[in-house]
Amino acid sequence: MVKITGIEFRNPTILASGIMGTTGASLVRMANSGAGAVVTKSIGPEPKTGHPNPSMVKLDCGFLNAMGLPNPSYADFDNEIKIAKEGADVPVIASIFGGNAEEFVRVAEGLTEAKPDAFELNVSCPHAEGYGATIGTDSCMVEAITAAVCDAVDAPVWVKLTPNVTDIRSIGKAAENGGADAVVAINTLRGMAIDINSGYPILGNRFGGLSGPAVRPVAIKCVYDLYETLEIPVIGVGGVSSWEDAVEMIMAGASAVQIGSAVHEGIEVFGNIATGIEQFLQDNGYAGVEDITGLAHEVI
Ligand code: RRO
Repeated sequence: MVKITGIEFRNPTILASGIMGTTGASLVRMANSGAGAVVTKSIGPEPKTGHPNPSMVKLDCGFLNAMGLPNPSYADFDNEIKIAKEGADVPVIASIFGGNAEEFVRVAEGLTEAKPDAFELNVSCPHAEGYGATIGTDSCMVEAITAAVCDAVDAPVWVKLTPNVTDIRSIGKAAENGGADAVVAINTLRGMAIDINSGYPILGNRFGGLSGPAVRPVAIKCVYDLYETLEIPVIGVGGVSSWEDAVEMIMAGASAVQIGSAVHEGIEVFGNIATGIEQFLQDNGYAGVEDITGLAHEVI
């Protein structure tokens, strides 16, 4: 059991936003497969079709995606959250996005009646013009958006950060100053793949966000830096596919670990990682995840 931002989780594994999070039924399925909590696909102020196909490509080191925030808008998504809340016995977190503070607040307020256990503010999609990383690289906007949503809702507010910055600590600090209850790091890392036969970038959007094993060391460093800088909890995400990866992320400073790309290998990943962490804690005489959170910062 772990408690983060006032919410209890039966284990420290969380389904990351973007994977299997577009319907209430798929969120319930992830909960039933062992996830300690689930996060929805990011939901915005208006229906959005997303970028042209191909929108995802599997590489030898992970996945490159440019889905382009496809979603039906908050007005058509509250029922999916209700279905997830009714069917899943774990916390359900609503990932939301907008182009400015007013839009973020409109989406958050529009979903409040569905009672998500927390909101995750997506200020970090790497390839969405007017949304995402254009906001998430600007400390002032991150602070203003976070403060506006915190004022508007009672539920805890998490802020998901982009690695596509020179120093993630200043953006994390802006989220904290805005009143965030936690930060989540990292969203995907900007990248491109080119088809050498046609000579064109493979993705319809030309570039996208890299996830999977390739980004894990980037995520570890970001979590490490944020843990050192912030008072609020850090939730780690980026390339975790085994319990050993999760323990490493926790030792860097994560209070819980989100899992995204590895879900494509099989949904039993949550249970396997949760069991592995538990066994590691027991074998080494630790009482809980908090005993090893940030352990890598201790001076020997
Ligand atoms: O929808 C997407 O293309 C997307 C989003 Br919202 C995000 O936050 N991160 C990402 O890699 N893709």
